[in-house]
Amino acid sequence: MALPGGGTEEPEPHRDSERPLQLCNPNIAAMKEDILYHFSLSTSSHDLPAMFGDVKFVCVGGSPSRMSAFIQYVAAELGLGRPGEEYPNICAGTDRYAMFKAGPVLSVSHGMGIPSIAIMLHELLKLLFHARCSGVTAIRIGTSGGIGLEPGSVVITRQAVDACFRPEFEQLVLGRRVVRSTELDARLVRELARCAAHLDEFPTVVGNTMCTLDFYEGQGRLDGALCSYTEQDKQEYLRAAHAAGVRNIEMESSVFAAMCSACGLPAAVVCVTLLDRLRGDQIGSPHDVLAEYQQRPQRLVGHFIKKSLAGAAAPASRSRCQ
Ligand code: R2B
Ligand code: URA
Repeated sequence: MALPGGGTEEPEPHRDSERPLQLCNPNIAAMKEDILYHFSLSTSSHDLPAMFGDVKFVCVGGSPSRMSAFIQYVAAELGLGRPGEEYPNICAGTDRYAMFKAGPVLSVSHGMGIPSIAIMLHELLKLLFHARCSGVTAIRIGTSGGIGLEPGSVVITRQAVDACFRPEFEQLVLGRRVVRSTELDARLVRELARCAAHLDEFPTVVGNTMCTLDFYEGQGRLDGALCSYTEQDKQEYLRAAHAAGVRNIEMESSVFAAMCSACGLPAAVVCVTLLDRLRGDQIGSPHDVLAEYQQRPQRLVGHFIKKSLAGAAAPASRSRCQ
């Protein structure tokens, strides 16, 4: 769906700004100490409420350098800190993930693929719980392959779907298949879409995002080390995905949606497309072009956060981007 350029806006229902985060694990509250091993943080050696209690926006993305650049950008947008201030990596004791904080915004890297982001999310959700955070919004900002879109287009995910186009995330737990819903926050989708229309800096669409277990065969590429299908098979698959509403493909959205939704955290996914998969598989645009593309989700989400915080200070406002 292309974004509306204008028109009448529906007033948004009032957001419950103090919605508490709930873990789906009764064991955690009973633990004397919780070691967040992959963050190099723990409840006994760190004062998590003091460090993180004011967090309202958690933005996650694959690479540490992108998430460091994001915190610098958002801090400048929000007028936080001194000009050019450096934001240190809070997880300096490990090189698994990187975490940066500026005011109410936390920016965390998650690596590539479902297992990597899932481990990070378990510890991030526990961190927010231990820090007694409330009213938190989570947004994944990332890259993807587009289907039928101009490279550089940004996709705001309506539904995260699996490789069979189902809005589900399946995992083996104690050897049994557990299927969780990949529901995302419809209100956040509308608010981000409004912000994109308001910014009007790059093409943006709302569509489904297919989350795969692999970059090559899992996404129907013909240029991996293994390939047992033809260009025609690939085209048929991608066109079937498009007919099911899929506009981009990446590798983390389904578990991100499932875990945030299970813990009551409103979540959104905003990814830029680096290429049109109907036209090829290799990502061959020049480095500077790709670097600018990667800033697009950051600019949209930075704008959204700024408007949200301004809206929170002025409760009469109808929506965040008008
Ligand atoms: C997008 O880009 C990465 C693969 O290149 C992966 O983490 C993803 O979801
Ligand atoms: N990330 C992906 O997962 N796929 C692409 O095609 C590009 C980026």
